[in-house]
Amino acid sequence: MTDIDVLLSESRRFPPPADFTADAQVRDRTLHAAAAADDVAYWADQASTLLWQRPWDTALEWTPPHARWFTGGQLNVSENCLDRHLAAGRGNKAAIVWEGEPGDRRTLTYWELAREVRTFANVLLGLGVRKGDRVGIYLPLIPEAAIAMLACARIGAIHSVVFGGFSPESLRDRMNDAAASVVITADGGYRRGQVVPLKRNTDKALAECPSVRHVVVVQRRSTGPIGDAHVEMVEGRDHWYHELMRKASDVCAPAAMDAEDVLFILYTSGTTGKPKGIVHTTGGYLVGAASSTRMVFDLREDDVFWCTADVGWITGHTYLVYGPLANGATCVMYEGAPDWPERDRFWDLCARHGVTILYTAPTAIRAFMKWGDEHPRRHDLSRLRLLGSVGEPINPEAWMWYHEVIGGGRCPIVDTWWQTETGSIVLSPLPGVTTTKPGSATEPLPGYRAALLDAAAGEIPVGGGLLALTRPWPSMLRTIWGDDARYVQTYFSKWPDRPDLYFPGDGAKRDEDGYFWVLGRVDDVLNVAGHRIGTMEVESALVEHPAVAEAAVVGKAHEVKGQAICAFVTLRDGHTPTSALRDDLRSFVATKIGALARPDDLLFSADLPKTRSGKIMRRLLRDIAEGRALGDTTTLADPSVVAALKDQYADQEG
Ligand code: 7RM
Repeated sequence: MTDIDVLLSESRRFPPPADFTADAQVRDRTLHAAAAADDVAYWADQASTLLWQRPWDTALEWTPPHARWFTGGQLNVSENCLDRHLAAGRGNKAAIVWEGEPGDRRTLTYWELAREVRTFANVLLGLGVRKGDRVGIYLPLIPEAAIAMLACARIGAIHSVVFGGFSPESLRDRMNDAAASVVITADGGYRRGQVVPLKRNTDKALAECPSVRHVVVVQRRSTGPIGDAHVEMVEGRDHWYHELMRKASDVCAPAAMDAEDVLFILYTSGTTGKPKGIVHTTGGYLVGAASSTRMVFDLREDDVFWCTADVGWITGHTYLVYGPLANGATCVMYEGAPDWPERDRFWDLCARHGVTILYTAPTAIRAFMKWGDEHPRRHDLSRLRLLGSVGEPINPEAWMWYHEVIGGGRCPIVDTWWQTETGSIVLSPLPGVTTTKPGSATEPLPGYRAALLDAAAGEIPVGGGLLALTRPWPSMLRTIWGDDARYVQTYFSKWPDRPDLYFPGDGAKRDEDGYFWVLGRVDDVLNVAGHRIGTMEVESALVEHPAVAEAAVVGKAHEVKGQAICAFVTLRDGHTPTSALRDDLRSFVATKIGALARPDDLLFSADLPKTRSGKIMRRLLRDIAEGRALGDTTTLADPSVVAALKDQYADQEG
């Protein structure tokens, strides 16, 4: 990893538009400089923009690898996200503008959201939930998901949100790991016109969850009976949300929480082993979420902010719920799929709700490119002023398409690198300040310090290496739930002499301007004839070809070269897979990068195996390319994709 070859050269530059900078939250590098001089003082300044019930004594206690932020301070996250805005006259401002997949709509003002949260907090108290207890949330993307999260925060319960697309087994394992006492679910949710039977899944999971005493069930049937999601209610255990809400008081004071009290656990799968319960705390997390949302998305009072992530992921926690609400923003929330009922659903939503800031993922952007420009072109996207990307490296071609077709060439793009573990964005341009380069997450935000290191923790100023975060930050994970040794081992043991260095597991390169280009997980890097090649670089070259929608590249053991390159390619609509096209694509990569990057194998595929949050699972593609039995496929969005690919690959080889 110390010598990733820098193969692709990207020379396009996009300085922030002058009129954008003129009105931006951050207009120059003063904050970067202040934070570089004294990061702890900078974070204390950021923290003081929140409402504290008791001021902190010490901003940072750092005993590597354990950090405590704002100790002695007390605050409540729901009070910061709700009550504060009522006091500031935002009571009638829309907090959540929600649309269900079938087309049903609800808008909750700050006043209404606050009332629902207080009432549901009382419901939880009535079910015996106390400070520090764990509450599972297994819901579709409906307002009740945010209500439930904030209600937990109000009384100091720890929420563990499980993505509604996960199986009963995943729910079971997560509830058991955290010993949750209550689960909040729904009769069902909608996805591509189908009903997801969440309550039935919950019943299956709970057959093996002894700690769970109560289940609260939201009735998701605003457009008529929810398909075949008929639910059985277990007497004494299960309760309808609307019935409990009807009986509960809407008066509930926000609990005084210590800054270091746990706010939530969110499970994330590693490459091996059982999912890790990432632990985030109250004060530091909110400081990171609130400040990054304000700066990176340049939030203004009249913005309509749409983060397309589900609350089941960290992006949904930080940029759909806590960050925007802490800033008093209006958020759009959409339950369903981007191609339902048509492939223009996102653009229809943007136009109708007047979305000004859109935050989505490269996997979605590549799908939109594949579907063709006519879908966004049919809608008025002129209200958009800022675009964001998160989740994977964004290929320069996808970046350009996003910029031109969605952003009309006028909207800055913030490519934001971060993780479940970091809690909030770490590397990102500031849209009024940073000149962007397609494919680069640019530089650390003020208050963060990142470096590119070699195996001996030596800094690499220009070239390829391991990404490291060299200072603690408020929203960093504090531990792995129930397994602190794994926390130390996974994140702080890469450089044994430096227990203060956080290793995120990603490789990156750094250019002459000091910009970071995250290449992806280090286990995704190829070694072809002694050359370290980022899978991302070959993929980006392939995606530049007009016929290609998406590409995933993996290495396969090769006697001579060490590794041979295997590419899996999906085509844009209107292109057919032929052997001529295959040859053309292989030479195309050779011209773009160099002969050594020419894929040895190239397979056309209707789809690529992805996790449910849309990240390509290269590990499984490696299994296919090397003819191994498939590893664990339980985290895949659609396991049939990989089975079909395996057959196809075997046919081609044979
Ligand atoms: C927010 C989120 C984290 C991993 C991370 C990277 C990859 C995320 C970018 C990115 C390149 C980006 N949390 N990643 N954002 N790679 N550029 N802008 O995705 O915990 O689910 O994943 O995702 O590998 O380590 S996550």
